Amino acid sequence: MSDPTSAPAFTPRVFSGIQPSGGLTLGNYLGAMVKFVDMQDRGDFETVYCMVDLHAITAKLIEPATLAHNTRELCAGFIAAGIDPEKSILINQSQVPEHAQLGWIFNCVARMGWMDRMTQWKDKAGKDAERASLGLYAYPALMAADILVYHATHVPVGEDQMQHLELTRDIAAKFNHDYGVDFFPLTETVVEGAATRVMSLKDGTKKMSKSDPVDASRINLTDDADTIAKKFRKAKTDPEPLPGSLDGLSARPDVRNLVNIFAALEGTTPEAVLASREGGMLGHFKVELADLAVAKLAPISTEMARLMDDPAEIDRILARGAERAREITVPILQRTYEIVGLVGHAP
Ligand code: AQP
Repeated sequence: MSDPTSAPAFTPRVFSGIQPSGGLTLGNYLGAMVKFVDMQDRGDFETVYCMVDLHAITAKLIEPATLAHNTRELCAGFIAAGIDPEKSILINQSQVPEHAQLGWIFNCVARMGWMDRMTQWKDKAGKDAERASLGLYAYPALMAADILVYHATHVPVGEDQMQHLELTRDIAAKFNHDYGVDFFPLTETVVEGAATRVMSLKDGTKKMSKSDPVDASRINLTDDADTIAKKFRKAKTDPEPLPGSLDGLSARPDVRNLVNIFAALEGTTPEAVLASREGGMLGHFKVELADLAVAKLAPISTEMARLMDDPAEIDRILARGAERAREITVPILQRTYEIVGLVGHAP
């Protein structure tokens, strides 16, 4: 990662979000949240973390009470994982209207050809794209607005979001070029660690996802110890023992996934995990992995449950976060409108 002070025109600022489209998974935790906490605690950045509720309604209709529950539970998950609402700005996207307002401007900057190339659009719309929502298609332009309405310089994400971050830079560059300004930063993607892409426990070639219809394919942060142990025990693997190095896993994606998860939970590397376990049987490794996962995740799920006992306090945290966020987003949106030539928005 580059030195955050190397872009003096912009305050070093981190933005990232998670959709409240279901419960939090181990993929969200290892691919995103662990880094969110790390970047908050380093003190090099202002940090803004978001429940992207407007994105959550793009794929399918979510029952309104479920969406509200998911949003509060996600907020509880952020805090339980170590996000401090005093140190970081913690918001739900819809309470900061400048996200959607800048999203409209970016709908007019982004090109159809760019959107057509987005693999997440192709995956989620599938073969029946005509029945997919316009919101799902425009999702990456709103995501660019989520980031750029803060002039965020760094975005920690899992690997699956890299293409959307490239698009964010394309939108910023085209806006700056079209209007002859140097207004939006070219945001840096931060993809780091042993578990930048946590895979399904049932198919090591497919991403672990909160909306996968098969619950056994993922670890939910709200799963109890028995469920976690059972899911790892039943994770798809093969009868071969563990090799001593990563070369031996190149054709074994399911096992590679478990090794990556172990390394990320332990804070080591996949190489180190294998080095001390060469020849070990997978049955034993799965028990070790389940014990480690329970030790790491149980305090988070207990704290989430405690926070969810007081939803009014969660709502207060989000309202306060939105107030703080708008101190940043209102002037950036006003200036954008001014640059574009929309009348009546001078600061
Ligand atoms: N399996 C994963 N491995 C590593 N990182 C992951 N992330 C998600 N799944 C994994 C990272 O978590 C952040 C928030 O993602 P999101 O929930 O907003 O969207 P998503 O990537 O589409 O996640 P899901 O679970 O697959 O959601 P649904 O099923 O609703 O589409 C991002 O930084 C993402 O990289």
